[in-house]
Amino acid sequence: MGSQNAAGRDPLEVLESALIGGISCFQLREKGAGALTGELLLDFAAECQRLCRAYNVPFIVNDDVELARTLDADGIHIGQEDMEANAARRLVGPDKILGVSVHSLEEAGKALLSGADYVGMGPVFDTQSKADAKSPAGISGIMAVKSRYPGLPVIGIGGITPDNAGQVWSAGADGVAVISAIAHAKNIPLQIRRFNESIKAGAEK
Ligand code: TZP
Ligand code: MG
Repeated sequence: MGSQNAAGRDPLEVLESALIGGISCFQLREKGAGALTGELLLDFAAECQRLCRAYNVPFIVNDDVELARTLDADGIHIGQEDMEANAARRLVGPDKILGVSVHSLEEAGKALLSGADYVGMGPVFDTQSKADAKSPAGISGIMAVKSRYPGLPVIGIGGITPDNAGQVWSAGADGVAVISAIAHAKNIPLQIRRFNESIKAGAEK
């Protein structure tokens, strides 16, 4: 999530509630009308990183390799329209987390060869959080990638809620990435507990 996803709340408070609730990773994705830039973005990102460190949760930067390098973030996430994954790997070095958004088996194979630590696949379901999102792909892409590359961690993204997270998990996903269902939740720790219950049920299927 980014500063524009907090639905009128303080985004740092939203992040801290999610950390208290037990998220295992945070990706700063600063996009959309009103997105912070320059010094304001740097300050906001540094605050997000400070919070993540306090809860021992990896802090990953979306798109902006320079910001990730400036902050010595734990990782970088790039899409197909951003730089080549192997160029990102060279820039951040071997020890940082590299995530790549993919939409097909072919893109997943290429990401793996380029040194991706995980791939993000989506949108799985309808999403309001990405202006240029492709049409929802459902869980079939995740199943195909896990069957061809079982060792490649796949994270499902897009419209994931406690009601459907289990379905994404039982398709083979290793994680779910969520913006609105957490950032807009009234009680964020409770919502994360619901996610964890749904995932646990999905893992048992
Ligand atoms: N990529 C595919 S869908 C999406 C991104 C970044 C947005 C996910 O947000 P939400 O609110 O969890 O649907
Ligand atoms: Mg991108």
